[in-house]
Amino acid sequence: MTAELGPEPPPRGFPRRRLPPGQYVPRGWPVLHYGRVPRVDLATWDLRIFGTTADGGERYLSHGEVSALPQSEVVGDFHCVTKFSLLDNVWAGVRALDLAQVWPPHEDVTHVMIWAEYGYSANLRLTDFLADGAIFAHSRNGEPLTAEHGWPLRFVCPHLYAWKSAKWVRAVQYLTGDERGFWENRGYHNLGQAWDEQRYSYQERPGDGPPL
Ligand SMILES: Nc1nc2c(c(=O)[nH]1)N[C@H]1C(S)=C(S)[C@@H](COP(=O)(O)O)O[C@H]1N2
Ligand SMILES: [Mo]
Repeated sequence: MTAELGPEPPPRGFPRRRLPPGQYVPRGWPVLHYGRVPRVDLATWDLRIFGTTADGGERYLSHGEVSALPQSEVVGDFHCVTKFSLLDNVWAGVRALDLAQVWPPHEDVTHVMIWAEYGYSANLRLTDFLADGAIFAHSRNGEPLTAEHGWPLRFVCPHLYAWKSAKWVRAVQYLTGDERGFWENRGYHNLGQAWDEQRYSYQERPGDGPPL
């Protein structure tokens, strides 16, 4: 007897989904933010590292000091919760991991708040902050960021929805517990993992974030 063989199944995990659920690739690079584009003077600009640092101190790094930190390029996607995605962006700047090596958190730190101009903020777990693709970027695809895309420095964390990729970053706060940032307090998911489609706070399960 000859066994009837069905069609060959695709290899496991292939074809790989290129986009997280619900996302599409637009033309160009949309500009999206709350409020106005800040006017930045590099002479007075600084990046503050504060909160529960390893040595208990806080630092204000000048633009020159940030530029002198180890520079890297990382390739990462970018997923806005309004559903556009940009694939394979080459971001250049200082990886969060490298910043945390030079200006380390205390060992009790579990979360990080990124602060931007005008008080915008986004929280993330320390593990997300230290993930491979997380970077404080000054350029994308070989071009310096324009003012509306976050010049002189924006944070990017590719696997989380892009509201956590704060433009116009001014501070990094090390936290020993979770606190919600700007959008996490206004209806978006505390974790915001794009591949799990964690868009809205009503989807949060116990443990995903502090009580609303
Ligand atoms: N400071 C600041 N950063 C921000 C925002 C904002 O309102 N303020 N919006 C976020 C959101 S929702 C998205 S989708 C991206 C958009 O980045 P882009 O304008 O460079 O595409 O910036 C993020 N970073
Ligand atoms: Mo967004």
